[in-house]
Amino acid sequence: MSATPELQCAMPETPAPILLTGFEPFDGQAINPSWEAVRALDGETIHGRRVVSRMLPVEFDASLQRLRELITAMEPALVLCVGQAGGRSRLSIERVAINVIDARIPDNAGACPIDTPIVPGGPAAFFATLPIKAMQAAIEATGIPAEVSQTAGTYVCNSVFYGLMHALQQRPGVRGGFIHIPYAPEQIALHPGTPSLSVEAVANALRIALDTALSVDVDHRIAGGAEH
Ligand code: PCA
Repeated sequence: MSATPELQCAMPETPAPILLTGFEPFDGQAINPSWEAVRALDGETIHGRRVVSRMLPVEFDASLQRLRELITAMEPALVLCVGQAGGRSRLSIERVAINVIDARIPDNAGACPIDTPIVPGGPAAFFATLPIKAMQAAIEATGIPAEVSQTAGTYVCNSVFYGLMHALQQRPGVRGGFIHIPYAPEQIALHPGTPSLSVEAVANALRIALDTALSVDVDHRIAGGAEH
């Protein structure tokens, strides 16, 4: 007889976690507020699910590789990626990711692709599968400015967003999306007039965004469009 006691009963199942990503600094900045805000939530429980915060490189190839590895290893219930959009004044909940890279500046590995598909032969675009209007309303209700954005740009953030939604095609029921955030106040000290939002406010908004994404199945029907 073995001395090892046999397991009498199964362990209670742990709910699938939330994967929350931010980016490393880029474009000569000392910090990236997306990572500063995202990491504040690491290990918290939101709507019964544990938040796992991870940093992605600002590199076209490595960011997608890392994201795919994390999704495979963690099997999350929901994935929210967050990035800095310097110059924007509100939390921008992105509606759509497009299948193109057109880099104005090189990524952190020196790559600068122009008019290149993210997934050759892939669909032109994917929509976020999060309740973006409900998230905007819930965030704004706390006094933090938020908007629905119609473009995530053509740089690393859009590429990660597109790669995320492409990967989630294989995982029905797993929701995903992307939020761009303004500069943090310390980044614009020398540029008065440039909008900014504190890391603390962004972290609070992300808590609300995740809670809403996990609790609202059918998005609210409220206007969030733009004329241009
Ligand atoms: N913002 C960049 C890439 C990394 C980040 O935080 C973007 O908007 O593409």
